[in-house]
Amino acid sequence: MNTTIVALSTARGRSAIAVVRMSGDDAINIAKKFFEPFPKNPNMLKVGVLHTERFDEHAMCVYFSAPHSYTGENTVEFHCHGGTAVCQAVIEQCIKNGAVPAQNGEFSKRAFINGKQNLTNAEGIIEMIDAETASAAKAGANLLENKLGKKVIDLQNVLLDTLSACEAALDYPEEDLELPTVAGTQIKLKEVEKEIQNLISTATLGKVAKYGINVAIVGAPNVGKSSLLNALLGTERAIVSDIQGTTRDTLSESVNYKDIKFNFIDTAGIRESSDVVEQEGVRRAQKAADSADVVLHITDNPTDRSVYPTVRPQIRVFNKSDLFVEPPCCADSLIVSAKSGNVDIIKSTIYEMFSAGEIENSDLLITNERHLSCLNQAKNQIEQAIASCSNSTLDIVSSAIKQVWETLGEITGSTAQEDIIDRIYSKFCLGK
Ligand SMILES: Nc1nc2c(ncn2[C@@H]2O[C@H](COP(=O)(O)OP(=O)(O)O)[C@@H](O)[C@H]2O)c(=O)[nH]1
Ligand SMILES: [Mg+2]
Repeated sequence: MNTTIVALSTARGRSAIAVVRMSGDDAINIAKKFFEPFPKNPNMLKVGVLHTERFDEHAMCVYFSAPHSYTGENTVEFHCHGGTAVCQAVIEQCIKNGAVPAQNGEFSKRAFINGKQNLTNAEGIIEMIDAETASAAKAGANLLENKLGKKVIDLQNVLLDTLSACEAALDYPEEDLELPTVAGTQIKLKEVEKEIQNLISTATLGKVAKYGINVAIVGAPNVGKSSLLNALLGTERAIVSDIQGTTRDTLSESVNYKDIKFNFIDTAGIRESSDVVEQEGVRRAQKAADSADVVLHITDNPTDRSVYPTVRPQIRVFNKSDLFVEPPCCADSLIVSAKSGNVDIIKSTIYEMFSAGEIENSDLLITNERHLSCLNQAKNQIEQAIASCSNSTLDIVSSAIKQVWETLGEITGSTAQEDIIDRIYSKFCLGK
């Protein structure tokens, strides 16, 4: 018999309702000891009394019989009054009758062990919980719906077909089996390679969907960087003044635009300074620029053609257009006025630049670093397998294909190692 675990599944703190969940072989027996009348049938919420040590709680109870539950085990949920003391008393009652407190992610890990979900499903749940925009939630939902999992299994099956043809020829040479041709095997492998490459190429957009776009706002002092930040956010977040060196540290704030998260980073004005604090601010500004997805190089001089020294993509933005007598010099730049507040052109330009509009129509995006690293590894391995078809013996080809198959399996967890599985589930919150 396995242990029965218990945890609060809803958020901690004051609320109308909270859900305490138990899972394990003994969950139903334990619940029957202090909840009455216990529901006669599974999957039905039943109102009743939950006897705790110090008071009776009017609650609802539902049970799910193994394997028809989230974890695949017997599961009981108590829907009780929210709040710290009630929940604590319910959990204590479960523990007193034989349950043990769950670890982070233990319910979901049990679901994985019982074949109820694969690793990409689990990672989808984490992405859903963490999502701050609908784009990020959709990426998580796709994982949860097993879109990536299915794709990976399809690719693995193609590899398995090729592999079994090679293995049969190796294992039963006396059977006079038709040997797989080099060209035939290569064609199949190239198909898989192309599919892997297609998945890899969605990762750039996937990153935008999941994390948004990091935009560093840089330039000389007093050109209006902080004013632009405020205009972009629509709030007076940063201090604005005509005193040079007002912004001394970097300041980050996010805003959603058409379902994409824009993370703007306001920075200290770049200039020579003897002030050590300001020098550090300038150093941080440079660092923010060099790690941003795109840099907004702000200037208020209409003849300024300078380029900001960074390897990251940059957009020149002429600010204070309300003061310009002549239009600024460079056609490829943006012209705005933080004072007028009309700065949406900055957001729409960046949105276009990152093709963020495609996110809505895309069916499957790679949003997870672990998946990307498995896919990159699988791509290297399949390239080697393709090469080995023309210059190696069948047993080498066969073992090269097997490697690719295993690497792809790590994505869903079918061939993943215990420590990777543990790491993924430990990211869950308690009670999930
Ligand atoms: N006329 C005008 N003044 C602006 C505009 N944007 C900023 N300023 C002024 O320029 C000065 C410096 O602005 P600030 O945002 O602190 O610049 P930063 O040092 O680059 O962050 C302040 O007095 C702002 O009011 C603008 O679009 N038009
Ligand atoms: Mg500033």
